[in-house]
Amino acid sequence: MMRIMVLNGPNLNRLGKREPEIYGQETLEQIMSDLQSTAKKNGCEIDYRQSNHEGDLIDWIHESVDEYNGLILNPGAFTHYSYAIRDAIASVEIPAVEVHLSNIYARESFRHTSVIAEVAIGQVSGFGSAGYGLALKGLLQYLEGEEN
Ligand code: CA2
Repeated sequence: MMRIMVLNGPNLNRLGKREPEIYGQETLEQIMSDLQSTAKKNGCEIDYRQSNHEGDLIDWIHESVDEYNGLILNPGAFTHYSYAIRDAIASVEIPAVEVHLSNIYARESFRHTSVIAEVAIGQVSGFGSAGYGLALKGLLQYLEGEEN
């Protein structure tokens, strides 16, 4: 069975509490619980974690190599400037998909750059919480293709 690690970066623990017009009304816990159901329906297992600290995310990316087939990552604002997270993804052999709740290209110009995109197999941006399920399906399809 495929195992996927889902990592969420800074401030995503605040979802559902402010700015619902941008990020929706659901909490991260609700979004992750829905993703858990999507994973079950698609015959895979997910684990998920959130941190406000860059080093935690980097350590979890490194640790994922031995236990997971792929990564789904919403790096929050680290997306736009963390070369350290980008290098961590490049340093592991497993595929990563980048997810954003909002359409980062329709917002402030500093959000238009993702330093992660180049090391990800794909990016989902602007579909709200549904983006995590889309990322999971895309990642599973990619992994199944790799098996053949
Ligand atoms: O759209 C996304 O998923 C983002 O990764 C969310 C980040 C933002 O910095 C990225 O540019 C795009 C922000 C995380 C959540 O921030 C909150 C702010 C206010 C209230 C609740 C969450």
